[in-house]
Amino acid sequence: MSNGSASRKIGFIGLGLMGRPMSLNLLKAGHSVTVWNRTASRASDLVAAGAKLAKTPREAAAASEILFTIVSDPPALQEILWGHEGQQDGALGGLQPGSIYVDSSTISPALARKVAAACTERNVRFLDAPVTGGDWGAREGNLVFMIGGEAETLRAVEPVLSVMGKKWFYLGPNGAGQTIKLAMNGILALQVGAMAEALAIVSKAGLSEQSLIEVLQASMARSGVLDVKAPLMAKSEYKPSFPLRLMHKDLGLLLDLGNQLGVALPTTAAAREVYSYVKGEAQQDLDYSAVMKFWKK
Ligand code: NA7
Repeated sequence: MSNGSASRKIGFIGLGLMGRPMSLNLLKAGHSVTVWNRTASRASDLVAAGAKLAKTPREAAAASEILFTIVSDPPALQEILWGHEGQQDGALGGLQPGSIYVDSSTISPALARKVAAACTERNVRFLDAPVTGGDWGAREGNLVFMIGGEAETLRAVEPVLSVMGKKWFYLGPNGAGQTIKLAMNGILALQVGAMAEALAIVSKAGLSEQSLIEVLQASMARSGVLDVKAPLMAKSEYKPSFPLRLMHKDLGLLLDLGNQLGVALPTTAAAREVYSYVKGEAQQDLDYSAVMKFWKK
């Protein structure tokens, strides 16, 4: 084992932009990994690298001491966990008593708590563990995990998390990881949306976008996300690292949470309108920095 920890039997469901490199890092670290993805062809490189391919989410769960999932949104997670009517293919039904289940999708805190309750009924320990770091962080094993659940469960999976990420925060009971993740993504969406507005006005005034970026990078408004995204936005390069459709989903989840908690989120609501417009117009999958297209049509 590259990190000195024992090889574990790990199930991994969801081989998208994030899940593929995450599960590859688990394999490279010497773990025994069983994968499942709705589109099975996306598992080929992992199978070539030594992963076993499960026929159903249930089979992947049944093969694991620790199950990870990372799928698009709440409906996708519900489908893989509870399965299809009459097919007994859902992952929950396969989880072994005593095992641990970690979900890294970004979903609602309420769904995370519902999953936690379903796991408790089966004597399974559950963590909500959404991540930040984009596909680059997933490839480099540099993700940051935001954890809700029992601190003891986190300690049990730390050696495995350390293969996919460099940092994790224990934030409170189930749902806490998702709550912090949604609040954090709201900030990212607003920062990038504000940058797009600023670039639009500078460009319309006939000034150089590059000058704005340089001043920004020397100012208090500087931020990691703007360092990465602003130059790409100025060049209209929107290859998905974190897709706009998923940021749009997260803004919706954040607004729902605001409603549930009775917290007005007017700035988030306005930003979501802009993201909605660009999502509606998009012909292909774009990074969320493509919010710039609202102005650069
Ligand atoms: P991607 O690249 O869009 O991947 C999404 C994954 O979710 C992919 O494996 C999909 O399978 C899977 N998916 C989507 N809908 C379903 C349903 N209905 N049933 C089963 N599987 C499904 O997203 P990312 O990897 O960038 O992000 C994943 C999560 O992390 C997301 O919550 C982000 O907000 C953060 P497919 O390959 O399309 O068959």
